[in-house]
Amino acid sequence: MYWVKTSTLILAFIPLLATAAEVEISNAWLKESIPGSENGAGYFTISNTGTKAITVVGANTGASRAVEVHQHVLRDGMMRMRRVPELNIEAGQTIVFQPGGYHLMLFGVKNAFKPGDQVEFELHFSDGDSVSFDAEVKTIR
Ligand SMILES: [Cu+2]
Repeated sequence: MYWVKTSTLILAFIPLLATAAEVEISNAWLKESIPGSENGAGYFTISNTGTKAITVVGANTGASRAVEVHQHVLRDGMMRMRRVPELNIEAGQTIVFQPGGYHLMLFGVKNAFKPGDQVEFELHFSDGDSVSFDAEVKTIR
């Protein structure tokens, strides 16, 4: 399922921006909340269908206080997360955000995510453009 059509509709009301029309986001989902945790994680597949490289510089959602692009890295034998301030996506490249790899890290989740909930995100690019998509909460059991 592709969300690019939704974003195109939203963007139709503001000046046409090149990047968003050349980005496809699919299979967007979130982990259901772990009781007692105010953090969350979101995943999706992003494809740059254009002819120029693009750079993701941030994200936001109304469902949490803050969102950061994170990556898991193995350091000293331990899996750690680190913030990725700029994620470059070459023309034609697809990057899969998934558990153990790239993810959207949510801090200060306002209402616990339950399976079936829909959460809207916005991804921001270095050229000032952004694209919106919905992610569905999935059970982690
Ligand atoms: Cu993280």
